[in-house]
Parts: sequence; structure tokens; C-alpha cells
Amino acid sequence: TSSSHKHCRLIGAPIQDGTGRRGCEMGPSAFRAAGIAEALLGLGHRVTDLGNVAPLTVETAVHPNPALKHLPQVAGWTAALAQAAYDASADPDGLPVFMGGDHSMAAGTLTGLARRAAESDRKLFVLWLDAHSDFHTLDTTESGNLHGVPMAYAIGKPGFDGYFPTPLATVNPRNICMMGIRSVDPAERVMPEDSGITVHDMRKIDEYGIAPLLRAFLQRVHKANGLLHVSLDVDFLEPGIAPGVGTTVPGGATFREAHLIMEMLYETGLVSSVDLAELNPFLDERGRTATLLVDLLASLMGRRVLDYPTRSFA
Ligand code: 5AB
Ligand code: MN
Ligand code: MN
Ligand code: MN
Repeated sequence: TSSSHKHCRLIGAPIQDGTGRRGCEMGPSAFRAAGIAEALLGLGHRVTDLGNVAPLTVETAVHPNPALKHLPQVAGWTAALAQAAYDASADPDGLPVFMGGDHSMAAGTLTGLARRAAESDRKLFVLWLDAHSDFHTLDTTESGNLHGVPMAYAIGKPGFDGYFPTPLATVNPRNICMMGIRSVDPAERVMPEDSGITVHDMRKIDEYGIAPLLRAFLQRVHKANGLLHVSLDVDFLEPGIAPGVGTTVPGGATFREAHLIMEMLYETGLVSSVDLAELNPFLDERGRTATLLVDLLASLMGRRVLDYPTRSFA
């Protein structure tokens, strides 16, 4: 083993209360069945499966938006996952992998990791790979599906107080880069850019390609000696290659675009934690989406066809 080998901690987050379709609670099981631990072990990493997180029971006020679904449940998951993410990120040579679970899981993981980063005097950067910006507040969401709010919560937008747990730390929006965006509701539309988040929608990716856009962000992470969390929503991918998700949007990242991101991330050695969100095994076809996600994680953790020198930012 060399220093590029990590202690990977697998943490199941079987939450589906944040989405309108049932099935995401089977996500962690599907990742295990698809061989997530074996893939990492095969690359020389150490792997500990910490099992699944259980939600806490939290008291939440009744919110005036009648559309909101499962608010107390999602608040309870957020509290539990924030603690789990904080705990699992204590080891600087470790790599927690949070296996969702719908994307409301990121309300917990992002704030728990932000707390860890703040206590370690490091900056937390987030690469958000998603068709959606998930930038609704509790007041603006019309679907009421809370997997549409985690980004707004994690940067500390107002309106969550008394309904979601008060975050012990938040993510600086200037340290967030979104890629793959192609479905943003009117109420979410201008807000991500206004808050300082870098947004590379599919339009930009089509014009410039993944590599220069990602490289510029990774250079910033490197210069800041930052921690880098990757939050991968299955619907980032083109639906044809990843059918196992409830919120497909045409025009997503291709197989090679997604792998290129993972390969570039590995070469920089900057990634410190990962969310795998929104896999819905009930909608999948013979496990192919779960398998693709495991293969993408393997690329992120060093699997390649030919060896390339590790990228240097010096
Ligand atoms: B996902 C939508 N904006 O609020 C809403 O999959 C979709 O975690 C949210 O990115 C999608 O319901 C949330 C229409
Ligand atoms: Mn999402
Ligand atoms: Mn999405
Ligand atoms: Mn989704």
C-alpha cells in the first residue's frame, strides 16, 4: 500500500422520505450487492462497512408551506447524518462514502463535513454533480420533495430555523462547483449564482468540455489545501445509461464524461468524502445503475486502463 491508499468507510443512508418515489431506501443494499466493498478492496484500499445510519427523532414546528412532505422525518435524518458524517471524517487518511438514499441526505453530510473542516482549520469544497441545483428553501419548493433543498440548507440560507436542525457549520458557497445542471425551477433560478456558487450547466459543458472547467475548480481546491466532498446524484448521468433514478432529465453526462471526472479527481488526490445519492433500485434494470455507480467510484479511487502521472499543480 502507498499513501494514495485510503481507509474507505461505507455508511448507508437509506432515506427515501425526501423524494416523491419509493425505492431509495434500498440504495445502500444495492451498492453492497453491486460489490462496492470488493471494488475498493481490489484497488488496494482498506474498507470498513459501518452499516446503515438510523434517523433520529426531532421536534419540528409545523411549516406554513402545505406542500412539504415528511418534514420531521427528513429533519431527523439530517441530524443523524450530520453526526455520522462528522464522526466518519475524523481520520484524515480516511474516505467516507455515504451510500444513499435520496439527495436530502446531503443536508446532513454537507453540514457534518463542514463542521469537521472548520474544526480542522481546513476549507470544505463541494463538487455537486446533479441535473438539479437542489436550491429550494422550505418556502419555495412546490413539489414539497425535500431532496430539492439540501444545497440551500447547507449554505445556511434563511428559512430552515425551527424546521431543520440548526447546522453547527455551513458550506461557503464560493467553495461549491455545480456541474451537469439542466433542470432548475424558476424559484431556484438566479439564486445559486447570486450566492457565489460556480454553476457549470450542460450548456457550458457542451461548449468547453468537462476537463478545463473541472481543472480550474480543482486548482482552487489545491491552492487552498481544501477538503473536497463529491456529491453525485444519479440523475447527473444521461438517463439511458443510468435508469435507476426517480428524476431523470435528458441531456445528462455521458459514460465517458462521468468517468473522466472521476479519473481527474483521482489524479489530484484531493477528494476526502463522497455521496452517492438518489439510486432507486426499484426503478433500475438488472442492477446496471448500481454497477455503473460502483464503477465510477472505482475510477475515483484509482482504477484505470493505462497509468497517467499524478497531476501536479505546482
Ligand atoms: B434531486 C424539483 N426541482 O424541487 C423539485 O434529484 C426536482 O436531489 C428536485 O436533485 C430534484 O421537486 C432533487 C423539480
Ligand atoms: Mn440532487
Ligand atoms: Mn437531481
Ligand atoms: Mn433525483
